[in-house]
Amino acid sequence: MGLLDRLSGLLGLKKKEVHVLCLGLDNSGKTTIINKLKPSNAQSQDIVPTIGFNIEKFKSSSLSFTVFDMSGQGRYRNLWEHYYKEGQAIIFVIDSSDRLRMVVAKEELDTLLNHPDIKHRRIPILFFANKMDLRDAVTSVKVSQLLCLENIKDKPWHICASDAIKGEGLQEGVDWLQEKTVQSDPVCEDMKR
Ligand SMILES: Nc1nc2c(ncn2[C@@H]2O[C@H](COP(=O)(O)OP(=O)(O)O)[C@@H](O)[C@H]2O)c(=O)[nH]1
Ligand SMILES: [Mg+2]
Repeated sequence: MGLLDRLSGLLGLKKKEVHVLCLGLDNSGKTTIINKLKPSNAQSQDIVPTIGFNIEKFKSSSLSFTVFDMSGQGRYRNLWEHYYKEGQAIIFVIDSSDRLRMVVAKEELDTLLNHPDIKHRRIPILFFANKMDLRDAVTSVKVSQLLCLENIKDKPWHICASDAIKGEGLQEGVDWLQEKTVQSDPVCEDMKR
């Protein structure tokens, strides 16, 4: 059973679809992570390249993923912000070896956390401190300090070190997200009774 099947199996307690937003700077490893989460009998994947703006969407049973790069296309921001409302869980990916752009990642994270469609919701956020295999990578503790994650008080969050190419660390992250998404969703609780 693939990681995604495990996640959707539990979330599948409810009939509705669960939307997961996978966000981060370009080149952080989002597409690689999402590909690892997909079962081997790959599903339909839409890559919609509109002028300078890429959004990937794919579905598996009760899970639906929306993936986009958060930087380098400021003028398209209002296009992807439109997806915030439907997100019920966030996966935020960081390239742990890219010290130079860590500050940009932090700015994008802060902007996300302050967005009206995110700010007042207890939406779970899973951080992948990705590319841990690289020599220049800083530890997940350091990533968490650089992004000031301890300041996030009103949402459940968790950070996992990952190597998306080998698939290391993804399982731990998905397990955590699965638990939190179920907990934070009253519809699921109803279905369990
Ligand atoms: N060494 C290493 N490279 C990675 C890892 N994850 C992704 N990459 C590479 O980083 C590049 C960008 O990955 P991609 O998934 O396209 O990033 P995206 O722009 O966030 O979707 C690709 O060349 C990947 O093979 C990782 O954990 N370790
Ligand atoms: Mg990508």
